[in-house]
Amino acid sequence: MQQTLVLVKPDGVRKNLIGEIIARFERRGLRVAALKLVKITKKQAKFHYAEHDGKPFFDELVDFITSGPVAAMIIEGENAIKAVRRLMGATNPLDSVPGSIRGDYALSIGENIVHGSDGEESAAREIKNFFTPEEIY
Ligand code: DAT
Ligand code: MG
Repeated sequence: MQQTLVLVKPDGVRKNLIGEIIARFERRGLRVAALKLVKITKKQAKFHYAEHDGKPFFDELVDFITSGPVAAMIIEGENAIKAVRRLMGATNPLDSVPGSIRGDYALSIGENIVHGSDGEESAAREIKNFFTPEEIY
């Protein structure tokens, strides 16, 4: 069993896509283990995206992810990290296949609807940044 952190980013929340996105995970057989709507602080955003600190798009990324509430969730299941990444589609929506979340709902890399952890180490760090153990079921 693996757990991964998923965010429906502010653009996905603004487009009323929370339910649609959760439905895709649930239909696949993955389980929601924690769920809440939160407005991320700048500090939390910088920690979440620490691997991108120093890149030219870092400030824009932090501004965007803090621009409105996100739907934060832990998705759990067999190989959940990779399964979620495949359901999300490629980082640049222009390369995301139709049928994937980004391939169906996004056009720009800066506003690509959804986040999913990219490995076990990042999943553990990202989950701790959003949820206390008591919030996980
Ligand atoms: P992913 O979200 O698929 O894990 P990532 O971790 O490489 O992709 O980057 C995090 C986010 O940063 C990504 O969802 C959108 C933004 N981003 C990545 N590369 C970018 C670029 N070249 N220009 C603008 N934004 C970018
Ligand atoms: Mg990433």
